[in-house]
Amino acid sequence: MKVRKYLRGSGRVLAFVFVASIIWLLFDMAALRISLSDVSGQQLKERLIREREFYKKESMQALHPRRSFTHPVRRVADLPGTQKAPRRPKDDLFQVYRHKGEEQGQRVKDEQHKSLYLAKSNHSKFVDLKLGNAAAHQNDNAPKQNSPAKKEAVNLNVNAVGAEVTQKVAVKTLPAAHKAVDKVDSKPNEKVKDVKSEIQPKAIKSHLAQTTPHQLSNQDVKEVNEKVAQMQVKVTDKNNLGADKGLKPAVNQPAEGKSRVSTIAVRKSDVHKVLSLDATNSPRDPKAVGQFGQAAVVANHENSEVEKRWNEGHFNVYLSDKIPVDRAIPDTRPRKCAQSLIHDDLPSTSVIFCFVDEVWSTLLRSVHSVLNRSPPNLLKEIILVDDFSTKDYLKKQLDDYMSQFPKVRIIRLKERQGLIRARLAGAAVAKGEVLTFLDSHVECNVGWLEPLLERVYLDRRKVPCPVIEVISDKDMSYMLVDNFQRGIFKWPLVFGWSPVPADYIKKNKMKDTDPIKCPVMAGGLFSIDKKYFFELGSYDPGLDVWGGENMEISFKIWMCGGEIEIIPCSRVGHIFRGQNPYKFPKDRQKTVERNLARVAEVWLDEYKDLFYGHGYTHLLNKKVIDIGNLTDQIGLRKRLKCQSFKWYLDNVYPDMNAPLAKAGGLVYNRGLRKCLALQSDSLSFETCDLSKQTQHFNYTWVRNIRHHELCIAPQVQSNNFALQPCDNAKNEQRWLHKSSVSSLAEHFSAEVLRGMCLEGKLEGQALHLRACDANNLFQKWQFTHYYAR
Ligand code: UD2
Ligand code: MN
Repeated sequence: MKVRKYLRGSGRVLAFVFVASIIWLLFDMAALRISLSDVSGQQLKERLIREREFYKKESMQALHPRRSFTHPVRRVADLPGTQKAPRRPKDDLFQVYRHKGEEQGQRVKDEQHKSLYLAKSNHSKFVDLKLGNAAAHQNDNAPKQNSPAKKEAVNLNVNAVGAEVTQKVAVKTLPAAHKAVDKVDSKPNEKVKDVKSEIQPKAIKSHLAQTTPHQLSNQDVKEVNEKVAQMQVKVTDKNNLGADKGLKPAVNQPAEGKSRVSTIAVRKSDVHKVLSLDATNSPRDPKAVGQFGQAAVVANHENSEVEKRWNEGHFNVYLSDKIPVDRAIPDTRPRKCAQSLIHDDLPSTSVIFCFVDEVWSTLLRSVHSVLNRSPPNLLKEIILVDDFSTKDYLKKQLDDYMSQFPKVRIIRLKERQGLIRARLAGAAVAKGEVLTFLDSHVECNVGWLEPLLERVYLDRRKVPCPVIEVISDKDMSYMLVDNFQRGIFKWPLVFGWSPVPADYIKKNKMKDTDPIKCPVMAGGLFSIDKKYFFELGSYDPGLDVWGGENMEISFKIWMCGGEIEIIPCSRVGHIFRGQNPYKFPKDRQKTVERNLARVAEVWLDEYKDLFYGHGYTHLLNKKVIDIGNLTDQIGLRKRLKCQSFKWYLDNVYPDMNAPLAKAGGLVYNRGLRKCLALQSDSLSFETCDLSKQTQHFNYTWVRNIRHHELCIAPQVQSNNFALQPCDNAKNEQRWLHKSSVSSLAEHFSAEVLRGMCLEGKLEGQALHLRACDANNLFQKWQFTHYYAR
């Protein structure tokens, strides 16, 4: 009994506990529901905001396409002994350029950066040929790291000499030189002139005859000897040549059956270690502003001056003018580059700078960096093409200044042609075998030229570009860029940088010195075999002033049998400016988009819709814009039997996502729960069936709802629709779907009739036009596939 009673009692307790826990559970669930709906509400809100931002950004980008030069740069760590520039508040460079941390394969840690300029390796001695009275580097006041310095570049301090003097260095480091230098070692007090006369190759003898003798100290000669001995590499075993991949990379043979200009010259020659020349016009002052590529100081009271002069070049012109025109910059090459082997008989090059109203000091620094850091036997000439500049100092003053350098020629255009035709003018008179184009505000780094020419030598269809490093527009410091970067484009043909995919690097066991295949080049800096350049039809001369020519030449090179490469062992700094500092004869935006439209029409085939669809549909209306005659360009492409753009995407830029339509497949109406079908030239609704071709439509890049050749267009008067032959240029055939207004994301809203949407109905005509209603399911449509947002 007791037990029963107990059970009855505990049963009541149990029942109470049970009921209480149910109530508790219900409360809990309610609370959970509230928090869940809160979360999802929040998430939804966030998504909406994100979407709105995305579309806003997208439409802004489409309207104002900019060449994105966001370059992953890192500042070379400050060298002791040089002053640090105070940053003005707005001057945070790391905001200007994407700044990344250490990446795979990075060679230099910050600590090591310190020694990049002066101490690249422990065993190699700094070779500083103090010629004439120059003794700057032995100066007690010189920065500490200068004295026991170990630097690979041969640093010549030569008073008032340009190209010619550099040749002495070239001679010393040429393969045939080592014997002669041995001799010098045994008679340390011999004059350089004597050394030269024994070791100069015939080709450059005449130049050397003009140079004046200079004294070398015993120690100097010993150091030179050591240095030269290190640099001499006489490859006797030719088989070794191919063994080192970095030395002679495999040359891609043209694909079978392709008609290509013959390219690969079979050459046999000796090799030498790349020449890391770095001559100076006068002894280098380690305390000079901006020396060693350091950020330069501007005192507070000078700020107004900086502002005043900024617009002359859209960078810190005031500061630039204070920096020596032959300053040293850090040798930012990957470590192994200094050991690269270069063939002795490389082709010579004409370096072409075209410019319009370039700042004096940057133009000079560009020219000096070429004169001082290029082997003279390879530098045929420097051609300065003045694109009808308006500044006085670029006339007689420039003529006078350059007259001291026999290799520099100046060509003046009689009217403004733009950089494309200006480069062509330079190319037309160039005497070198290879053309090397550079912007007129650059600094070529040590050893920049030979690695470029080596690639052309190996295969004249290779178009090598140096790594473009960044000279800060604010403080003029020289910044190195991350490794494994290549030039790419995004729609609408916007240039940008992107890292080589990590799996590609891994799969191909890429070293940081290996050439990097590059879908498009930045445009400004590259070498190309002169004959090959003309065989390719050079640039489209119909391109105006600035912009798009880098796309044109890139597509042309790849599609017509060539290759574009970035050469990590060749590095050139460039001042990236926020704005073009010169005037455009016509509207800038119109000029650039017209150029791009020409490129799209000639090279993109069916993919040109992707270009137009990203903010350029207005260019399709020939009444709005005249892109000029394209007959010659199209003819050229046929004549050269170039590949299709699809081939380019598949083979050169496979990671580019380029679907030919934005969406496709069945078009499902959410209200009717049926699919749109086209039969005997009219539209109806049917039960969805993927196997029926009549139900297949595309939503194209120019925003047409398309079934083969027919497109849907709104009919204003009848609030109806019409089926018309598709015409990319017709705005009335464009419908917004999944675009900016997210409340109407699933709708088809007519682009020319604001606020009107396509609505599905069963009776009569399948569709009619109605005021857009965000909640109306009959106005909501879904394609089977969405290929892009
Ligand atoms: C980039 C390229 C540039 C060119 C350009 C246009 C790099 C580092 N720079 O923009 O070489 O391909 O894209 O697509 O890759 N110039 C003239 N006449 C003109 C306009 C410019 O001679 O009417 C000169 C100008 O002085 C400069 C060069 O052309 O030396 C390139 O112009 P930029 O520096 O304004 O071009 P950038 O570097 O913004
Ligand atoms: Mn430039």
